[in-house]
Amino acid sequence: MAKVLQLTLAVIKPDAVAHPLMLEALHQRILDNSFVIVRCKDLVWRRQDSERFYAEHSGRFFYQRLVEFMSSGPMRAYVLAREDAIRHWRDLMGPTKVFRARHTSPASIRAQFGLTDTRNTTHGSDSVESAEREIRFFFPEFYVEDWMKKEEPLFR
Ligand code: RTP
Ligand code: MG
Repeated sequence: MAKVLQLTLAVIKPDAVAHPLMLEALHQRILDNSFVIVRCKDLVWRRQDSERFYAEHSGRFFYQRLVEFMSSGPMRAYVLAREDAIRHWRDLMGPTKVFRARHTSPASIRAQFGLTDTRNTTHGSDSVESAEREIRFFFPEFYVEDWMKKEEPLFR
């Protein structure tokens, strides 16, 4: 089957950025897994950015602590490219819940570095549609279509 180049949005959350060794280890994990770093930036969210990004979870019991945490300090966002990028990054992260991650995927990022189900070190887009939305959210100046037109033929 032909390879399909895909982009995903990956975020190193405030708990992991706060720990310099963890940040370095996660950055290295990205490089070790054949991702190309297309864009990367450090940023801090206002509370309303956090609320907007996680609007789909408003009403869930963990919403308040999630938006609070995600606007509590610096994070690092990446646009990552590789074949099947969305699935590969989510596989590397492991399950959302740290306890389950430790149980079922002990080598995953969340199993190794996650503290709680909220402070779980990383985020990754879960579909092509959410990757598009989330890349636009974090990198409004980045034009996916232009980038694909230029880079995709080199990848084949
Ligand atoms: P993400 O969107 O961050 O990649 O994580 P996910 O798809 O694996 O999980 P999702 O269900 O979309 O939840 C989004 C984020 O909400 C926080 N969360 N906290 N029980 C809890 O305290 C709880 N459950 C979910 C996590 O930070 C999760 O990443
Ligand atoms: Mg999600």
